[in-house]
Amino acid sequence: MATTYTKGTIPPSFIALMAEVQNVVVLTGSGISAESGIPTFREAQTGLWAKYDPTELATPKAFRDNPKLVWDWYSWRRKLIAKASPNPGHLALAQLEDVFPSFQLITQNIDGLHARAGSKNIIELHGNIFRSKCSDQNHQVDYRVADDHVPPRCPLCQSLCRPDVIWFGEPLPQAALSESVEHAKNCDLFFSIGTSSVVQPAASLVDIAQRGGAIIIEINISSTVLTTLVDYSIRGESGIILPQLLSSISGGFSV
Ligand code: BV8
Repeated sequence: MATTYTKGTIPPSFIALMAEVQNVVVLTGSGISAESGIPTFREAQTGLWAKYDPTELATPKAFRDNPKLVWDWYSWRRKLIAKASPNPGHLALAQLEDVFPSFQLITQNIDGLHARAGSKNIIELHGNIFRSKCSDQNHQVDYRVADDHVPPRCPLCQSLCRPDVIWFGEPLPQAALSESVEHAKNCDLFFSIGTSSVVQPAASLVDIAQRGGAIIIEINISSTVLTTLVDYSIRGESGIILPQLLSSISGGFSV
Protein backbone atom coordinates (compact mmCIF):
# COMPACT_ATOMS: atom_id res chain seq x y z
CA MET A 1 0.00 0.00 0.00
CA ALA A 2 1.53 3.32 -1.05
CA THR A 3 2.56 6.01 1.37
CA THR A 4 1.88 9.25 -0.46
CA TYR A 5 4.09 12.25 0.13
CA THR A 6 3.04 15.66 -1.07
CA LYS A 7 5.45 18.08 -2.68
CA GLY A 8 8.49 19.09 -0.71
CA THR A 9 8.52 16.25 1.79
CA ILE A 10 11.31 13.76 1.29
CA PRO A 11 10.91 11.64 4.45
CA PRO A 12 14.08 11.05 6.50
CA SER A 13 13.38 7.29 6.21
CA PHE A 14 14.25 7.69 2.49
CA ILE A 15 17.81 8.63 3.32
CA ALA A 16 18.27 5.47 5.40
CA LEU A 17 16.65 3.45 2.59
CA MET A 18 18.92 5.01 -0.07
CA ALA A 19 22.03 4.22 1.96
CA GLU A 20 21.26 0.49 1.73
CA VAL A 21 20.31 0.06 -1.93
CA GLN A 22 22.83 -1.24 -4.46
CA ASN A 23 20.93 -1.57 -7.74
CA VAL A 24 18.67 1.28 -8.80
CA VAL A 25 16.50 1.32 -11.94
CA VAL A 26 14.61 4.39 -13.14
CA LEU A 27 11.81 4.32 -15.74
CA THR A 28 10.86 7.72 -17.12
CA GLY A 29 7.97 8.89 -19.27
CA SER A 30 7.09 12.15 -20.97
CA GLY A 31 6.23 13.81 -17.63
CA ILE A 32 9.94 14.25 -16.86
CA SER A 33 10.28 16.43 -19.98
CA ALA A 34 7.16 18.52 -19.24
CA GLU A 35 9.21 21.14 -17.34
CA SER A 36 11.41 21.47 -20.43
CA GLY A 37 8.32 22.75 -22.24
CA ILE A 38 7.57 19.54 -24.16
CA PRO A 39 3.87 18.52 -24.07
CA THR A 40 3.43 15.10 -22.43
CA PHE A 41 2.39 12.30 -24.72
CA ARG A 42 -1.30 12.21 -23.90
CA GLU A 43 -1.71 15.95 -23.30
CA ALA A 44 -3.59 17.69 -26.11
CA GLN A 45 -0.88 18.62 -28.56
CA THR A 46 -0.72 22.38 -28.98
CA GLY A 47 -1.92 24.51 -31.89
CA LEU A 48 -1.94 22.87 -35.29
CA TRP A 49 -1.78 19.38 -33.85
CA ALA A 50 -4.49 19.78 -31.18
CA LYS A 51 -7.01 17.97 -33.35
CA TYR A 52 -4.93 14.79 -33.63
CA ASP A 53 -4.69 11.96 -31.08
CA PRO A 54 -1.00 11.01 -30.67
CA THR A 55 -1.90 7.36 -30.23
CA GLU A 56 -3.56 7.54 -33.67
CA LEU A 57 -0.67 9.37 -35.34
CA ALA A 58 2.14 7.25 -33.86
CA THR A 59 1.14 4.15 -35.86
CA PRO A 60 2.28 2.39 -39.06
CA LYS A 61 -1.27 2.75 -40.43
CA ALA A 62 -1.21 6.55 -40.02
CA PHE A 63 2.13 6.63 -41.87
CA ARG A 64 0.81 4.37 -44.65
CA ASP A 65 -2.37 6.46 -44.99
CA ASN A 66 -0.71 9.88 -44.79
CA PRO A 67 3.09 9.77 -44.64
CA LYS A 68 3.40 13.55 -45.07
CA LEU A 69 1.09 14.29 -42.11
CA VAL A 70 3.00 11.92 -39.84
CA TRP A 71 6.41 13.19 -41.07
CA ASP A 72 5.32 16.82 -40.52
CA TRP A 73 4.09 15.95 -36.98
CA TYR A 74 7.49 14.53 -36.09
CA SER A 75 9.27 17.48 -37.74
CA TRP A 76 7.19 19.83 -35.58
CA ARG A 77 8.00 17.82 -32.44
CA ARG A 78 11.70 17.60 -33.38
CA LYS A 79 11.94 21.39 -33.77
CA LEU A 80 10.19 21.89 -30.41
CA ILE A 81 12.51 19.41 -28.69
CA ALA A 82 15.67 20.83 -30.32
CA LYS A 83 14.80 24.23 -28.75
CA ALA A 84 14.19 22.67 -25.33
CA SER A 85 16.82 22.02 -22.67
CA PRO A 86 17.14 19.33 -20.03
CA ASN A 87 15.45 20.47 -16.81
CA PRO A 88 16.62 19.99 -13.19
CA GLY A 89 14.90 16.59 -13.11
CA HIS A 90 17.00 15.28 -16.03
CA LEU A 91 20.14 16.83 -14.51
CA ALA A 92 19.50 15.31 -11.06
CA LEU A 93 19.08 11.82 -12.60
CA ALA A 94 22.39 12.24 -14.43
CA GLN A 95 24.08 12.97 -11.07
CA LEU A 96 22.26 10.17 -9.24
CA GLU A 97 23.90 7.77 -11.72
CA ASP A 98 27.18 8.23 -9.78
CA VAL A 99 25.66 7.93 -6.30
CA PHE A 100 24.69 4.25 -6.43
CA PRO A 101 26.86 1.19 -7.17
CA SER A 102 24.54 0.26 -10.06
CA PHE A 103 22.12 2.67 -11.75
CA GLN A 104 20.18 2.00 -14.95
CA LEU A 105 17.98 4.61 -16.63
CA ILE A 106 15.25 3.29 -18.93
CA THR A 107 13.19 5.84 -20.84
CA GLN A 108 10.03 5.70 -22.92
CA ASN A 109 10.87 9.16 -24.23
CA ILE A 110 12.23 9.80 -27.71
CA ASP A 111 13.48 13.34 -27.01
CA GLY A 112 17.12 12.55 -26.15
CA LEU A 113 17.06 14.95 -23.17
CA HIS A 114 18.52 12.40 -20.71
CA ALA A 115 21.67 12.09 -22.83
CA ARG A 116 21.90 15.87 -23.19
CA ALA A 117 21.64 16.12 -19.38
CA GLY A 118 24.69 13.87 -19.04
CA SER A 119 23.12 10.49 -18.25
CA LYS A 120 25.28 7.68 -19.64
CA ASN A 121 23.48 4.41 -18.82
CA ILE A 122 20.35 4.93 -20.91
CA ILE A 123 18.04 2.39 -22.56
CA GLU A 124 15.65 4.08 -25.05
CA LEU A 125 12.70 1.70 -25.26
CA HIS A 126 10.80 3.67 -27.92
CA GLY A 127 13.63 4.99 -30.12
CA ASN A 128 14.83 8.54 -30.72
CA ILE A 129 13.19 11.33 -32.73
CA PHE A 130 16.61 12.53 -33.96
CA ARG A 131 17.22 9.26 -35.77
CA SER A 132 15.42 8.40 -39.03
CA LYS A 133 15.36 5.20 -41.05
CA CYS A 134 13.84 4.10 -44.32
CA SER A 135 10.60 2.15 -44.33
CA ASP A 136 11.77 -0.79 -46.45
CA GLN A 137 15.28 -1.69 -45.28
CA ASN A 138 15.78 0.24 -42.02
CA HIS A 139 18.74 2.10 -43.55
CA GLN A 140 19.71 4.88 -41.11
CA VAL A 141 19.00 8.15 -42.94
CA ASP A 142 19.80 11.71 -41.79
CA TYR A 143 16.34 13.35 -41.53
CA ARG A 144 17.92 16.50 -43.04
CA VAL A 145 18.81 14.55 -46.20
CA ALA A 146 18.55 16.89 -49.20
CA ASP A 147 15.41 15.77 -50.96
CA ASP A 148 12.40 17.79 -52.09
CA HIS A 149 10.02 14.93 -51.19
CA VAL A 150 8.18 15.05 -47.88
CA PRO A 151 8.88 12.58 -46.29
CA PRO A 152 12.33 12.35 -47.93
CA ARG A 153 13.26 9.17 -49.78
CA CYS A 154 16.09 6.88 -48.76
CA PRO A 155 19.20 7.66 -50.85
CA LEU A 156 19.96 3.89 -50.95
CA CYS A 157 16.62 2.25 -51.76
CA GLN A 158 14.27 5.19 -52.47
CA SER A 159 11.72 4.01 -49.88
CA LEU A 160 10.08 6.62 -47.63
CA CYS A 161 12.00 7.81 -44.56
CA ARG A 162 10.32 7.65 -41.17
CA PRO A 163 11.36 8.54 -37.62
CA ASP A 164 13.36 5.78 -35.91
CA VAL A 165 10.80 5.40 -33.12
CA ILE A 166 8.55 2.53 -32.03
CA TRP A 167 4.97 3.10 -33.08
CA PHE A 168 1.91 1.54 -31.45
CA GLY A 169 1.55 -1.98 -32.81
CA GLU A 170 5.31 -2.28 -33.42
CA PRO A 171 7.50 -4.50 -31.24
CA LEU A 172 10.08 -2.88 -28.97
CA PRO A 173 13.75 -3.51 -29.81
CA GLN A 174 14.34 -7.02 -28.39
CA ALA A 175 17.75 -6.22 -26.87
CA ALA A 176 16.49 -3.04 -25.17
CA LEU A 177 13.44 -4.83 -23.77
CA SER A 178 15.25 -7.92 -22.49
CA GLU A 179 18.02 -5.81 -20.94
CA SER A 180 15.35 -3.67 -19.22
CA VAL A 181 13.56 -6.77 -17.91
CA GLU A 182 16.84 -8.12 -16.49
CA HIS A 183 17.59 -4.83 -14.73
CA ALA A 184 14.04 -4.67 -13.34
CA LYS A 185 14.25 -8.26 -12.07
CA ASN A 186 17.51 -7.65 -10.24
CA CYS A 187 17.13 -4.18 -8.72
CA ASP A 188 16.56 -3.19 -5.08
CA LEU A 189 14.90 0.11 -5.89
CA PHE A 190 12.75 1.06 -8.91
CA PHE A 191 11.64 4.62 -9.64
CA SER A 192 8.68 5.24 -11.99
CA ILE A 193 8.89 8.92 -12.91
CA GLY A 194 6.54 11.05 -15.04
CA THR A 195 4.60 8.24 -16.67
CA SER A 196 0.91 7.35 -16.63
CA SER A 197 2.05 3.70 -16.69
CA VAL A 198 -0.47 2.90 -19.43
CA VAL A 199 1.80 1.99 -22.34
CA GLN A 200 2.88 -1.62 -22.53
CA PRO A 201 5.16 -3.46 -22.36
CA ALA A 202 7.18 -0.61 -20.69
CA ALA A 203 4.72 -0.29 -17.82
CA SER A 204 5.10 -3.99 -16.97
CA LEU A 205 8.69 -3.33 -15.79
CA VAL A 206 7.31 -2.03 -12.48
CA ASP A 207 5.48 -5.29 -11.82
CA ILE A 208 8.60 -7.28 -12.74
CA ALA A 209 10.68 -5.20 -10.32
CA GLN A 210 8.12 -5.57 -7.54
CA ARG A 211 8.00 -9.38 -8.01
CA GLY A 212 11.78 -9.34 -7.78
CA GLY A 213 11.50 -7.76 -4.34
CA ALA A 214 12.36 -4.15 -5.26
CA ILE A 215 10.95 -1.15 -3.43
CA ILE A 216 8.90 0.94 -5.87
CA ILE A 217 8.82 4.74 -5.73
CA GLU A 218 6.54 6.74 -8.04
CA ILE A 219 7.14 10.45 -8.71
CA ASN A 220 4.24 12.13 -10.49
CA ILE A 221 2.13 15.29 -10.30
CA SER A 222 -0.98 13.14 -10.10
CA SER A 223 -1.97 9.63 -9.18
CA THR A 224 -1.75 6.87 -11.78
CA VAL A 225 -2.94 3.28 -12.16
CA LEU A 226 0.23 2.37 -10.22
CA THR A 227 -0.24 4.63 -7.23
CA THR A 228 -2.03 2.14 -4.98
CA LEU A 229 0.50 -0.58 -5.83
CA VAL A 230 3.80 1.23 -5.19
CA ASP A 231 5.59 1.49 -1.85
CA TYR A 232 6.00 5.27 -1.96
CA SER A 233 4.18 7.77 -4.16
CA ILE A 234 5.74 11.23 -4.12
CA ARG A 235 3.38 13.82 -5.54
CA GLY A 236 5.04 16.72 -7.30
CA GLU A 237 7.03 17.88 -10.34
CA SER A 238 10.00 15.66 -11.04
CA GLY A 239 12.06 18.82 -11.72
CA ILE A 240 11.55 19.79 -8.06
CA ILE A 241 11.45 16.39 -6.33
CA LEU A 242 14.53 14.84 -7.96
CA PRO A 243 16.95 17.67 -7.03
CA GLN A 244 15.56 17.50 -3.48
CA LEU A 245 16.13 13.74 -3.42
CA LEU A 246 19.66 14.22 -4.77
CA SER A 247 20.57 16.85 -2.18
CA SER A 248 19.03 14.90 0.71
CA ILE A 249 20.92 11.76 -0.39
CA SER A 250 24.22 13.58 -1.00
CA GLY A 251 23.75 15.43 2.30
CA GLY A 252 22.67 12.22 4.08
CA PHE A 253 25.46 9.93 2.90
CA SER A 254 27.93 9.51 0.13
CA VAL A 255 28.77 6.13 -1.35
C1 BV8 B 1 3.75 -3.67 -28.75
C2 BV8 B 1 7.13 6.52 -29.49
C3 BV8 B 1 3.51 -5.83 -29.68
C4 BV8 B 1 6.35 7.23 -30.55
C5 BV8 B 1 5.49 5.46 -27.99
C6 BV8 B 1 -0.13 -5.25 -23.50
C7 BV8 B 1 1.09 -5.81 -23.87
C8 BV8 B 1 1.75 -5.39 -25.02
C9 BV8 B 1 1.19 -4.37 -25.82
C10 BV8 B 1 -0.01 -3.81 -25.45
C11 BV8 B 1 -0.66 -4.25 -24.30
N1 BV8 B 1 -1.81 -3.53 -24.20
C12 BV8 B 1 -1.89 -2.66 -25.24
C13 BV8 B 1 -0.82 -2.80 -26.02
C14 BV8 B 1 -0.57 -2.07 -27.26
C15 BV8 B 1 0.20 -0.78 -27.07
C16 BV8 B 1 -0.20 0.00 -25.85
O1 BV8 B 1 0.47 -0.05 -24.83
N2 BV8 B 1 -1.28 0.75 -25.96
C17 BV8 B 1 -1.73 1.59 -24.85
C18 BV8 B 1 -2.26 2.91 -25.41
C19 BV8 B 1 -2.76 0.82 -24.05
N3 BV8 B 1 1.63 -1.06 -27.01
C20 BV8 B 1 2.29 -1.15 -28.17
O2 BV8 B 1 1.77 -1.07 -29.26
C21 BV8 B 1 3.79 -1.39 -28.08
N4 BV8 B 1 4.14 -2.43 -28.98
O3 BV8 B 1 3.19 -4.03 -27.76
O4 BV8 B 1 4.00 -4.50 -29.81
C22 BV8 B 1 4.03 -6.57 -30.85
C23 BV8 B 1 4.86 -7.66 -30.62
C24 BV8 B 1 5.32 -8.37 -31.70
C25 BV8 B 1 4.97 -8.00 -33.01
C26 BV8 B 1 4.15 -6.89 -33.22
C27 BV8 B 1 3.68 -6.16 -32.14
C28 BV8 B 1 4.56 -0.15 -28.52
C29 BV8 B 1 4.33 0.98 -27.57
C30 BV8 B 1 5.27 2.16 -27.91
C31 BV8 B 1 4.50 3.28 -28.55
N5 BV8 B 1 5.37 4.44 -28.79
N6 BV8 B 1 6.33 6.47 -28.24
C32 BV8 B 1 6.14 8.69 -30.24
O5 BV8 B 1 6.47 9.16 -29.13
O6 BV8 B 1 5.65 9.38 -31.16
S1 BV8 B 1 4.63 5.46 -26.56
C33 BV8 B 1 4.45 7.00 -25.92
O7 BV8 B 1 3.79 6.78 -24.67
C34 BV8 B 1 5.69 7.79 -25.54
O8 BV8 B 1 6.89 7.09 -25.69
C35 BV8 B 1 5.46 8.05 -24.05
O9 BV8 B 1 6.62 8.24 -23.33
C36 BV8 B 1 4.81 6.78 -23.71
C37 BV8 B 1 4.21 6.57 -22.40
O10 BV8 B 1 3.34 7.65 -22.12
P1 BV8 B 1 3.72 8.56 -20.86
O11 BV8 B 1 5.16 8.89 -20.96
O12 BV8 B 1 3.27 7.88 -19.64
O13 BV8 B 1 2.94 9.88 -21.17
P2 BV8 B 1 1.50 10.31 -20.62
O14 BV8 B 1 1.17 11.60 -21.28
O15 BV8 B 1 0.55 9.16 -20.70
O16 BV8 B 1 1.73 10.55 -19.06
C38 BV8 B 1 2.58 11.58 -18.63
C39 BV8 B 1 2.63 11.44 -17.12
O17 BV8 B 1 3.53 12.43 -16.58
C40 BV8 B 1 1.29 11.67 -16.44
O18 BV8 B 1 1.09 10.66 -15.46
C41 BV8 B 1 1.45 13.05 -15.77
O19 BV8 B 1 0.70 13.14 -14.57
C42 BV8 B 1 2.92 13.06 -15.48
N7 BV8 B 1 3.54 14.39 -15.38
C43 BV8 B 1 3.26 15.49 -16.13
N8 BV8 B 1 4.09 16.49 -15.77
C44 BV8 B 1 4.91 16.00 -14.80
C45 BV8 B 1 4.56 14.67 -14.55
N9 BV8 B 1 5.19 13.90 -13.63
C46 BV8 B 1 6.19 14.48 -12.93
N10 BV8 B 1 6.60 15.76 -13.12
C47 BV8 B 1 5.97 16.55 -14.04
N11 BV8 B 1 6.36 17.82 -14.20
